[in-house]
Amino acid sequence: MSKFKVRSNLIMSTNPEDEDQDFGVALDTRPKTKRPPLYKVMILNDDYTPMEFVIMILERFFGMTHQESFDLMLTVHKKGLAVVGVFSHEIAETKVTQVIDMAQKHGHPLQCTLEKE
Ligand code: TYC
Repeated sequence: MSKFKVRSNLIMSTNPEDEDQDFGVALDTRPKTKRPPLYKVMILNDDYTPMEFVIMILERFFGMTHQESFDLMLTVHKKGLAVVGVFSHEIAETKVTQVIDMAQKHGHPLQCTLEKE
């Protein structure tokens, strides 16, 4: 590559006589990377899980303030479900497992699922 330099997305000759002559070899410099798909984590309402427990879950595993957790819990209570956050597949799966494990440990039927965005 000693006679050539890459400028923008073309290989250009460095010889001044070649100026304006299009010897350039087109190079596609766009990176062929795809963003990983994202997943919504949702919690579902039920008739038995205590409201305070849901609030604690949202604070602990989703980094919400007490007020944010309270508001979202109430949305789920009224509407049936809500998106708690959007994550990579691995993180989303971990969140779902953490929520369900904690609910089971305390004998609550709280359900949490993930869905591709
Ligand atoms: N509906 C529950 C109750 O009245 C509270 C609740 C809210 C449960 C949100 C689950 O995801 C939930 N105790």
